[in-house]
Amino acid sequence: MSLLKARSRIAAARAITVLTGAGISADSGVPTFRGTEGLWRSYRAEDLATPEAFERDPRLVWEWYNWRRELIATKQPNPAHLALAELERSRPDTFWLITQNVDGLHRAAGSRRLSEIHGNIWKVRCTGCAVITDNHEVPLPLLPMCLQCGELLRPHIVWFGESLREEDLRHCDEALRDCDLLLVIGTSGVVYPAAGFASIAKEAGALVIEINLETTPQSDLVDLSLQGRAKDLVPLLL
Ligand code: BJW
Ligand code: ZN
Repeated sequence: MSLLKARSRIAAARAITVLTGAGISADSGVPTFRGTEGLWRSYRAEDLATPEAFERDPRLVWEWYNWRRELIATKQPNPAHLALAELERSRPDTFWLITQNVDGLHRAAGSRRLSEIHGNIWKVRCTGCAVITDNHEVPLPLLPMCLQCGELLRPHIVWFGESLREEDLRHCDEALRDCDLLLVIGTSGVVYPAAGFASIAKEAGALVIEINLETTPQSDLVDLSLQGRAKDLVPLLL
């Protein structure tokens, strides 16, 4: 399928769902996880992004999140984030965005109909009373404690081995089964359950288009795999 054909299929689609990963924010200067310059090159995921790591050494985990908050605070949405927000505005009732990113850049770009399935780095959650609050302090004084109950706060992020929120999963499942077009942008497609989303939409009959710098484990199953930068290809497609 050509880019031109893809554009006309997008324009004609009844319902569009989009799945994004770290690659879309790479063009804003936010580091990805995997690949030569990814975070997991310098940091071990199991030391930082698991509930066990936080239990063992909450200060180390919070220091890593403070560093990332500081970095992300200086970043802006790029043309790919903005094009998706624009697409939502043009068809609010038939659009859903699923992002694995925790950086908040889709919201900053104006997206509102979205599920942040791995959480948000600008929210904290109490390990005692589970209350979730917005928090934009940079750096956050360590260790942060809950004002309601005095227990330790943690990042409101889904770590390895933790379940995604039931409500998000339900919403994603609906959006994947109901869409006739799925765009998969800038994700390596190895982290579940999101890695299974393209095949759910495909099996339900949707046209699936992938945009990535490289091929992924999903490239063979999608209808069109476009290689290039999200910030160039997404505005071009939409
Ligand atoms: C560009 C670009 C440009 C670059 N333009 N493209 C089934 C099988 C095997 C294992 C499991 C399974 N089901 C569940 C699991 C366990 C685990 C898992 O999937 N492990 C695999 C790694 C094997 N999953 C979980 O634990 C999940 N929980 C769960 O399933 O609960 C049920 C359960 C409970 C108990 C036991 C088992 C199951 C939770 C996963 C949470 C993931 N959280 C993280 C880290 C949070 C830390 C933080 O951010 O602070 O979320 S992991 C990390 O990876 C982060 C991301 O959201 C996620 C996905 O990464 P993403 O976005 O794809 O980024 P990259 O870096 O991998 O890829 C970037 C891509 O962009 C690349 O392809 C580039 O080419 C491309 N790119 N520049 C376009 N300019
Ligand atoms: Zn509390």
